[in-house]
Amino acid sequence: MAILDDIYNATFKGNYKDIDGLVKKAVGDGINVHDIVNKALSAAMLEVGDKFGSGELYMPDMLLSAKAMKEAMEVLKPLIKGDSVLVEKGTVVIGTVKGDLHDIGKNLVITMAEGQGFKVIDLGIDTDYPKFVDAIKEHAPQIVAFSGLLTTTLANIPDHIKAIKDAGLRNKVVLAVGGAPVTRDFADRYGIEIYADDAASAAKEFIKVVQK
Ligand code: B12
Repeated sequence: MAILDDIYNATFKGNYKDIDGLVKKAVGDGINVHDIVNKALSAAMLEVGDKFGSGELYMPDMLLSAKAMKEAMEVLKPLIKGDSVLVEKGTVVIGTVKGDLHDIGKNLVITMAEGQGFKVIDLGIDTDYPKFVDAIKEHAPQIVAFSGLLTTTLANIPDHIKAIKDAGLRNKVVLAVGGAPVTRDFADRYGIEIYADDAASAAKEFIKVVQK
């Protein structure tokens, strides 16, 4: 679809000034919001990452594409919130792991979880271990979710879990993890119950927890 291609290209090229108009046009044309996110925005970010990895794009390019994606999500967020049926309320505490500043994926997970009726406590980026522990004590969530995009800082996951265990809170929460380099195997290695490779699937997994 031409408009999805235009959104893909604007995101890939970091044309953040064009993105608002393009996304509004796509919505006006009746294009499915999830197609805009998955087929255009997320797909473009994947290509940006690949090209960054192979040295064809640089840090400023990634930043511009990230800005374009954020602008697009400002338009889409209210629509995503409105389009799902509220199943049952639960609470999710989520943060990007210590040392990691990526938050686009985490914010998408938040949007989708809120869309499913969850209260989400967002601890932000570069989240130190005690912040998760304090948030569990304060908010009594059913689910604690880690987002991680860097292989190096995902190595902090065992310490995150240890802090929760040491506080005697591990059996009170279901853990979730995700982010581009994360796999089901990675989650299994650390006894993390939920893994999902996109935000919509993450929200579906959260629903299963509160329905049990
Ligand atoms: C945008 C971006 C940036 C932006 C971040 C802006 C921001 N506000 O987030 C900036 C420019 C700041 C940045 C910086 C860096 N980045 Co960067 N970045 C990216 C890029 C291009 C896209 C990430 C993204 O937003 N994707 C789109 C979202 C929607 O996808 P996602 O995050 O994967 O999330 C989805 C799923 O994974 C899942 N999900 C996410 N979180 C969770 C949580 C749970 C619980 C669940 C269930 C699911 C889930 O749902 C999401 C939605 O579908 C990736 C490339 C890539 N392929 O990922 C590189 C990438 C992640 N970055 C990389 C690197 C190396 C860096 C830097 C170290 C670069 C440098 N030399 O300084 C710094 C690190 C800074 C730091 N300390 O964190 C590498 C990481 C390599 C690795 N495996 O370790 C990548 C893969 C690029 C590459 N190919 O080399 N980056």
